[in-house]
Amino acid sequence: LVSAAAPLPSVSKSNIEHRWSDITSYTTKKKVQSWFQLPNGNWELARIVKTAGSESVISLPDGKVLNVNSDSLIPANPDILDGVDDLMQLSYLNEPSVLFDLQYRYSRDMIYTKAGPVLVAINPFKKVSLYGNNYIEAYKNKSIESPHVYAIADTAIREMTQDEVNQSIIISGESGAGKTETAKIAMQYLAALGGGIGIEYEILKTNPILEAFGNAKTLRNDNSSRFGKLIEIHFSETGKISGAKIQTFLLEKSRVVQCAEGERSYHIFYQLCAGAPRTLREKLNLKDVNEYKYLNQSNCYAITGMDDAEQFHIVKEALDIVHVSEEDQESVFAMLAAVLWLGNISFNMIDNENHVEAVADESLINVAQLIGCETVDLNLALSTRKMRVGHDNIIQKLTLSQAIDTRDALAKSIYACLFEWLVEQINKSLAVGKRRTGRSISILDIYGFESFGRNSFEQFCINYANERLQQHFNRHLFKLEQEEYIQDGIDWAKVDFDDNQDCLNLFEKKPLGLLSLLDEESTFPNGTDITFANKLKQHLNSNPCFRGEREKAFTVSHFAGEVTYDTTGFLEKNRDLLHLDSIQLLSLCSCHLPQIFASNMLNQSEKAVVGPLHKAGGADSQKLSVATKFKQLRCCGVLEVVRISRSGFPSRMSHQKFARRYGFLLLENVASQDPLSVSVAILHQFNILPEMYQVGYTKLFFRTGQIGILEDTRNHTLHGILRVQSCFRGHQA
Ligand code: AOV
Ligand code: MG
Repeated sequence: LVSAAAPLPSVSKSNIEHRWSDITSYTTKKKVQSWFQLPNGNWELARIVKTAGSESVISLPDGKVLNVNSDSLIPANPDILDGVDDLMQLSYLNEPSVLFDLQYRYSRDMIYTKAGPVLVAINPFKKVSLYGNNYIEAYKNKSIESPHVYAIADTAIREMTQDEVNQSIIISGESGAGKTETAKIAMQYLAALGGGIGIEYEILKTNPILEAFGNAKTLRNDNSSRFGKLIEIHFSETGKISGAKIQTFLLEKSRVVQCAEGERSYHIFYQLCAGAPRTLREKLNLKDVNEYKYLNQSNCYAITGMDDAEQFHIVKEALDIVHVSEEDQESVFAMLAAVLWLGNISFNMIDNENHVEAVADESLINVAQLIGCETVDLNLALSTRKMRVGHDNIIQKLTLSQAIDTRDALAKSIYACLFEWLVEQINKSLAVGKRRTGRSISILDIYGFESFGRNSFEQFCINYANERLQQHFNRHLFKLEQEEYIQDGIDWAKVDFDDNQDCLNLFEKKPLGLLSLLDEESTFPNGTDITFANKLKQHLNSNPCFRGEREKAFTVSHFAGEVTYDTTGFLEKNRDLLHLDSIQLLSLCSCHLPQIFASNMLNQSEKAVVGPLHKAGGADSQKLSVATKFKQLRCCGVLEVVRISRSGFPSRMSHQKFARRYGFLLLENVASQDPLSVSVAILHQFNILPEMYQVGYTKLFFRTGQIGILEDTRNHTLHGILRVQSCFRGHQA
């Protein structure tokens, strides 16, 4: 499990540092004992001057002295634990301590930290020298042990081989946190096993292709994945990579025809326009990006630091490597150009009932030519609909808005089919031989939590997917915890655990959950976004994770924060209908890709009438106040991990170590000197409440903070002894 965290996605480094320094203004812990949270959300390390009853007097690093309620003070860890590489080693597991540790490490370019079985990766937003062959070698021969994605990948290989069990590396985190980069780093390690030539090289080259066609600039991330990806890497019995299989989920189609101000459509469009050589440009009648409506509507063409023309060549080279023929590549580019030209098709009113036909300009002509059909047929498909009434076929003329929807639906379908087709070609090239005897390691990289000023169907799906993934994360972690408790014979029923099930129920309950209600409303002929929003308010208002908002909006409390969704377009996007006329048009085209697309669509439409939601599946706060930065952390699960641990018995020590470390504190002799008896005597002497610990076969398990209390006593006593000794020496002198 890898959890990626972004201090602040898509802002410059200097800003990030600034943000981090906001969170824990004081990174030096002098004589500080406790964390104190200021009204602005910042945590400060405070020195406790005096405690009387429930009140404490604290002094802050700026010299201010405050009278505070003692309950508001959160214990800080001893200095010796500063920057530990596993959060589980902290005596006190609390938000400021976790954050302090991560920040301590981050400021030293140690972006990886363990949280028990999870690796936390914090996006450095700069080149850090932690990667490459030397590091790979070092992790392979175990000469480095600090937490790293390489170490995770190495463990996966080892456990796969030793235990003969397939492994998965699951990467979660909000948008821009660094999931896709982390996935690539893991792949790099696995691929290096085979020397990085042959099939390993091909596997790595799938990344530029899938990113070109499936990633886009959003307001959160210049290279945001707009699809989910599971790559299964297969190994032969001798431990060599034998092939791979990629599965993709729910590409965000709507981006092809519409995207928000400041965002871009899929990278490949800009790459093609910038990088296509002259002959190809002429063949496809390519123009500059700003001439295409689908691309110029968002007023954003370039990405700082990204050279679209250069990237085009990288993608072409990668297509060569995964064996997509030159001819097929040209067809792919023709489909992309067709999509762009479709967006430029406009319509003329032909009667006073708002009926339209397409304007016979270069856009219409180019699309027809690029997909291989007659302009008349294309025009008919875009401006009419064939209907069967009784035994008769009638032709219905479309209104302007219907024609535009039809045109956009066609563009979206061509693009989505193209994406699927490419994945299929890649899979053919990476195919694992028939004798699939070995084992596999899978890497899951999905789109992260999103919350914008305006959130629509796309965010709804993406955030639901993340909610599901988070549940998997929680349950898996909890299971790992339980296994350790069971192994040591302790009573795990005392470990309470709650997760995001309530929110998932809000989505999934039948018949009265968000998804069912959406699907139901999508099938009603008279259903609209407003009737949908009203139905939600009517049925779900009592659900604590749901709140109806004004007009067409509603709010969901995701585990990572609240997100308000605007239902405009929900039904249309969920229906995701492409009319038979358009499919027929494609099937009659002379180019081979449209034909393939048509037959795939026909197959699919037999299976499903209603939209894609059931494949899909959270969110963070747009307001980046300091307090909500924790939610940033929360939404990538770091604090969940901590919380789960806290709900159990996170600190553990063997009987021997415990007896050795605290045995000298015993005031009375223990009859039997075995470690277990000594340990139990210590527990009794310090009145540690029975619910705060469990005695296992080999270890003692403690609730959070218990070891800290014992440590404090031990330190006090030791200091006392030292003082006495030095006094004694002083007297002697
Ligand atoms: P995501 O996959 O989590 O977002 P990315 O992996 O695309 O996020 O990371 C966003 C950007 O952060 C990258 O383009 C890099 O510039 C930078 N980055 C991430 N990890 C590293 C690293 N280890 N070293 C250097 N730079 C890094 V999304 O796909 O939006 O949910 O849908
Ligand atoms: Mg990504």
